[in-house]
Amino acid sequence: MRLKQKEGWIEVITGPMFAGKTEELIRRIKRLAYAKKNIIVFKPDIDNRYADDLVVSHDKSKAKSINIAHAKDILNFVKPETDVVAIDEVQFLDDEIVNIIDYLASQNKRVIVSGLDMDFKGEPFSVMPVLMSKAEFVTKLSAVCLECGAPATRTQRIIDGKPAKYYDPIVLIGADESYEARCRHCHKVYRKPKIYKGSLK
Ligand code: TTP
Ligand code: MG
Repeated sequence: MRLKQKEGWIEVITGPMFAGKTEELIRRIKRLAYAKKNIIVFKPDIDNRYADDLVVSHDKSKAKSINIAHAKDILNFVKPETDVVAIDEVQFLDDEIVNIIDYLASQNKRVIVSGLDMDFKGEPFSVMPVLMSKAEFVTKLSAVCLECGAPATRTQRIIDGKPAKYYDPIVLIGADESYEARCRHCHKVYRKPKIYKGSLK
């Protein structure tokens, strides 16, 4: 019997800011480019921190990308011969991205996305929990807590030198002028509603 493996699945790269998600996405893209795969890279046009048509990581590695305003724009660019669809900062796309990614994977595309699992409040970020459930492969990266040096799983937003407030808007594009990587214990949010009070006996 001849094994005929079908390509077509979802890979999610996630974690807080400063974890190297974009770097990991670019690493996977480059590796597939060496294998002569036909690759197309997207990013939401909300994030204009770096060049317009490039995905750029902190270590300055780059991949050419297409800016999109809506998830469905992806379908205007993906062709039958496309092997790999990569998306950076996927948490900023609208909810339709879930169906589109599912559809692409069913059409034998390898879909690799990276995005923040949690917002500055430590709450799940838009479609990320759904994508993480549907993905065949999830890589959760950590950063380094700027307060204590432990593995950082959260992103601290700092406004005027203080932790941001729970009801502040979720979207605020930025880098180390407004954000820090923190562990669970050093992560702070002003006025976060308490679910449990007291201490363990
Ligand atoms: P990321 O690419 O996740 O940040 P990064 O480049 O530091 O991480 P990595 O090295 O892992 O790729 O970009 C996050 C963007 O999201 C950034 O512009 C800030 C923004 N953001 C919000 O809008 N709201 C939030 O609650 C948080 C935590 C970030
Ligand atoms: Mg990034």
